[in-house]
Amino acid sequence: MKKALLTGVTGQDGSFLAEFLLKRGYEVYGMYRRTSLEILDRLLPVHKEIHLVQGDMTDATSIIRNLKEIKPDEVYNLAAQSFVPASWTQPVSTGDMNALGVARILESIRLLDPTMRFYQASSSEMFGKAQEVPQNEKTPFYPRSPYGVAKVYGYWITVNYRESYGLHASNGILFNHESPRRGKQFVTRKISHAVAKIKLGLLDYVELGNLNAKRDWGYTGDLVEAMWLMLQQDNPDDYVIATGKSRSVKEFAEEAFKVVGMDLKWEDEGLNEIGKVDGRIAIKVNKKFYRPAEVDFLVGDATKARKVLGWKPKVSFKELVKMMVESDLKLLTSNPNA
Ligand code: NAP
Ligand code: G4F
Repeated sequence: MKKALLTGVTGQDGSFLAEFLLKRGYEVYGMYRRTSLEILDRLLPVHKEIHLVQGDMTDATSIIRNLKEIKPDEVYNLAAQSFVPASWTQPVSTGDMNALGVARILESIRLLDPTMRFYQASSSEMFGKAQEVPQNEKTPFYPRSPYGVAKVYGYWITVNYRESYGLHASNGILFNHESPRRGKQFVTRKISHAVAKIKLGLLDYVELGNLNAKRDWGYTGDLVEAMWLMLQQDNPDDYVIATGKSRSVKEFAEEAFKVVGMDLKWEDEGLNEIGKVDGRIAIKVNKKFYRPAEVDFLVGDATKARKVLGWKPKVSFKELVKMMVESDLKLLTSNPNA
């Protein structure tokens, strides 16, 4: 039976990947950091089937101990401070976790057992102020946040350990991926949750930032398969994983209101726009959600992943939005405070 160690197992991607690997017969070990609360919500369906071990990306000893004791065949590094705005308020700790954390794992693998295969959760945020459209594996990076800068280090240290020491280390350059388990701070879930609340009469309106930012939004359940496929190849490599279609925050909101049978209309209010449903304000812009430097437009070209890994996305944008809004409706109907 193959053993996999996942960092960031309590996160959105960690929970999906854990389920995916269990279905393929893996013995799954999930590393989580100690918090004052037990936050294993996302793992509820499978937490009894996986081995939970404590560790922190900033603590090399915990990484070494886990690798030494578990002896995994595959290591998936999903742990990160993943919320881009928080990287401006905590630039140094973001670098410690998202950049140096990757070096800590790679160096531990090299010293303990260089045959362990390694996956690094790289990000389309590295393309930032995108230098070409669409973005592929050869597109130069131009990160626009401390988060993006740290991810560029994580990417290159992974490439460097592959080239320096022959490690089976691969980068998945994943574009935004969403699901009902997405954190509520991220814009898609913030919208699906707000739309469900507005429909149920629990909220009047939601405040958002830049409505014109465009992202290549895929379904997390589809994207975790690509992570696994990368580690099944004879040769390690780097892959863009994306749907190839980009939508604005506005379009996401329009689609989300459609799911609950509401028609969202935009009106100009001086510099700001407002979104109205049946003549009532449902979306306001608040500049506090704007970023010091924005990533305006991302769209990925996953041709290499399609050709080499045989990977392609299955869930469409419409299906994704529907899944998220319906899940939040169900959640809030059973618990209006959720
Ligand atoms: P997420 O839901 O925020 O999960 C992040 C995970 O990292 C959580 O389990 C978190 O633990 C853990 N973590 C944070 N700091 C840690 C530390 N110091 N030590 C150990 N664990 C720590 O993010 P996600 O959406 O699943 O993303 C997974 C990975 O993919 C991240 O590296 C992210 O940067 C990257 N990525 C995500 C996307 C996307 O669209 N989702 C796209 C490209 C790349 P707590 O629960 O304790 O906070
Ligand atoms: O949902 P977001 O916060 O995701 P963002 O910044 O694209 O980052 C996510 O995807 C990356 C992959 O490209 C990951 F690496 C990263 O870990 C994370 O998972 O924001 C998306 C867009 C931004 O342009 C933002 O300015 O939505 C815009 N936006 C508009 N109003 C908002 C809001 N974002 C948030 N979070 N909240 C708003 O109210």
